[in-house]
Amino acid sequence: MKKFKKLFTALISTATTISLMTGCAAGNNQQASSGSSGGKDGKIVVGFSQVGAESEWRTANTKSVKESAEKDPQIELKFSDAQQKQENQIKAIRSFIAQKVDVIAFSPVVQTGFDTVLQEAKTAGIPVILTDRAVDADPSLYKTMIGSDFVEEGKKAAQWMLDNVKTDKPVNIVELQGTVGSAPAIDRKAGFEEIIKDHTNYKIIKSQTGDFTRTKGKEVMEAFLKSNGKNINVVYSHNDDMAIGAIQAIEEYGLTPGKDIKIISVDGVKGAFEAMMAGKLNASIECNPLLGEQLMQAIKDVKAGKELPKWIKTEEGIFDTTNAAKEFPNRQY
Ligand code: GYE
Repeated sequence: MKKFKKLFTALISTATTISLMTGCAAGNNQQASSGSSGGKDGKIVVGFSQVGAESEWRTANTKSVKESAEKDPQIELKFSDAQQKQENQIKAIRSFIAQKVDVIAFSPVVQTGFDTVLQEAKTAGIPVILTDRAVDADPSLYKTMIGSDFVEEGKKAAQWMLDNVKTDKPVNIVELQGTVGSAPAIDRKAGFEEIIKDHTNYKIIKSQTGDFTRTKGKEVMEAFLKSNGKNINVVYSHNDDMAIGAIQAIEEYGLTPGKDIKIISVDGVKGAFEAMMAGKLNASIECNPLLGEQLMQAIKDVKAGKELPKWIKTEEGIFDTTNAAKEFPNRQY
């Protein structure tokens, strides 16, 4: 955080110097105070607060946002990494407000607790765009949310299981949840449970967070195996990275992932395709991280005063061991 503060102070003093210099050169320029800093060459300055670098999905998402901004001559991006902590994210948003950026975009680490800072942005006249994850707040506090339908993803995962792990016998499922309180963890759980509730032989016997990372996914799976060992039939993981961690834990325990224990996850990143082609992961429900271009468009639309739909939804598919090899060469993340 210290580092960030230093950088912030440096940015502010540079900005002040530049505006003082501009002030001198422009004399009594009436247009100088528009309420926003305005980018170099009249660019739209965007402050973007990213969740962190917890997964392959996130890395692809960050790359997409940065590359789309670099390609766009109208955009100047200020990027900040919250390291999966809401407090860092709130500080970053406040610093963007202090810097008078033109637009704030962020992917909320968790769903609640952003009301105050969103109100502060609104009071400062800075529009906010949500990417990837939703917040539980008054919708008038943001312009739009660009991202997936996580409930639908959870439903697709459960439906894949019902279609491919067909039996009347008891099916014991262990669930690796994403970050506690995050929209994808809440919704992927809800969607999955909604589909299995009428199929009483399918039961979630253990459910714990692995915070969307490989390391924690592996640790939690080790604990599940210790307590329930050979009684586990299915792993439902809220993302591919935790599933890959779980695969390692299952192998070390002496069972065969994909066969002794079926594994279903969400994201559809390259690592998941490799695991599916090796027969270790059974299915991955796609969640598209390539939101950069849509975000740049939404930023320009908001600045042009256009009304946007409250939710710009991402289209996505389902992959499993039957089509992974064919699809792999087309994958971009
Ligand atoms: O599924 C997971 C990441 O919010 C959709 O966050 C995103 C999720 C994604 O860490 O891998």
